[in-house]
Amino acid sequence: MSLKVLKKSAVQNLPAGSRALPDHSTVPLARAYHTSKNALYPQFTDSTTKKTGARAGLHIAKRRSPGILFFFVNRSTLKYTVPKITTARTYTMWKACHVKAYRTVFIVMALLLTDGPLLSGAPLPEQVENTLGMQFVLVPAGEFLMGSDEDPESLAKAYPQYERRRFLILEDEAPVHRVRITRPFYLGRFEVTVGQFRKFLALSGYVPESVADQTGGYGYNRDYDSAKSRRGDAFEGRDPKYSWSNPGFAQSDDEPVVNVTWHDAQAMAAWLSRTEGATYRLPTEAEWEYACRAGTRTRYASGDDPATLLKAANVFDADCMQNWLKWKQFALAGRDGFAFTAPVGSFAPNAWGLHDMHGNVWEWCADWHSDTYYAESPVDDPQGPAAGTVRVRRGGSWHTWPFYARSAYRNWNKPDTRYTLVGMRLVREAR
Ligand SMILES: [Ca+2]
Ligand SMILES: [Ca+2]
Repeated sequence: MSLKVLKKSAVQNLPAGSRALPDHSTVPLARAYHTSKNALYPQFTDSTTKKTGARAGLHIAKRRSPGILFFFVNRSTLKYTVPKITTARTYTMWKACHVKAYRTVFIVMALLLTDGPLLSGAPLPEQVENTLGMQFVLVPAGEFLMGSDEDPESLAKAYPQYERRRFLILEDEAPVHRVRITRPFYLGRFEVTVGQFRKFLALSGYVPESVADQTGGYGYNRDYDSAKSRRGDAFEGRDPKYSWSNPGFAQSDDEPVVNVTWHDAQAMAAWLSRTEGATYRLPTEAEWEYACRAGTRTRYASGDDPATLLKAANVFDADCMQNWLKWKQFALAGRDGFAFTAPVGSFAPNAWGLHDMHGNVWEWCADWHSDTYYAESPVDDPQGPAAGTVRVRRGGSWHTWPFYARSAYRNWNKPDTRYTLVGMRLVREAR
């Protein structure tokens, strides 16, 4: 088998129907241009199959290559090298002034015709950063046990200060079931920050739901008395004075954005997908728990003991408790240093390098919530119920008691909910 590189030929030798190309060669090899389609692509003759054209070249390359094709492109020459067992050989495929245009066509062809060796053969980078400065960590495909079926007695021992009734209403965490995440994906190393959300708004012109519907969000107000509010909320709202940019407490640009709705998250993901040509979305609930656990089966990625959260998560601790003394008994013993949101990444990451999966802000997931979904969940890549009224949020927040920041704990809200405790973290699909 040999690979002949056929240089571009004199135009006058092209057969009828061929697309004329600028002539920069003196070597007449008209037969390489036997169809107008092939005339667009680098030309090869495969002596084994007697085929010509880009497909032939790639067939040869596939046979020769142990895995990966490397493409080297410059202004005047498009080459590829095949890392070969013997010596690396470089073939000049094309010398033309139109290389720039053909380069794109050729690479697309290469991906299509070789079953994507560039994609499947090359290892994915461990982390990527996008145009808004959001960092993403590669989460591997794999299996895990989702949910919790811990009995109330066991929970009562671990959380003695809680009323027993709280341990009897966790049926949506069961049954524990096997889930397979079949494809690797990138997940935000951190929650989406105020600064990133501000940039998104400026570049896209998107108006957040709390502003567009003029009903505002929720916020912390030292003088607010939840007992006097109609709904008994812990925070004041809805009120137009509160929004993503004002949750009633000061936030720096590197703190997680709150008061964003599920629809806001969809809009940000859609805009990123459009502008970057990658697919962004919210994680499914299964992806979220898989990534949160990072291989663990304990109550938290940091261990079974709530005390392990002190170094791993910003939750309702002794600092936060000062503003809600009526819930003093539920506070995490010790001080984590933050009474409100913390700059993302202030706490230790889990085993897969993800920060703040527990605490800081609740994170919207893609799925509808259903109490009974785990009993009927498919094993592979569960997407949640087909319909519903409320969307899942996960992980707990800076205001969440440790019990509700467990890996398995599920919570939910209507998709237009905006709240001082709810933010997001995005997925960028790997392939
Ligand atoms: Ca805290
Ligand atoms: Ca979080």
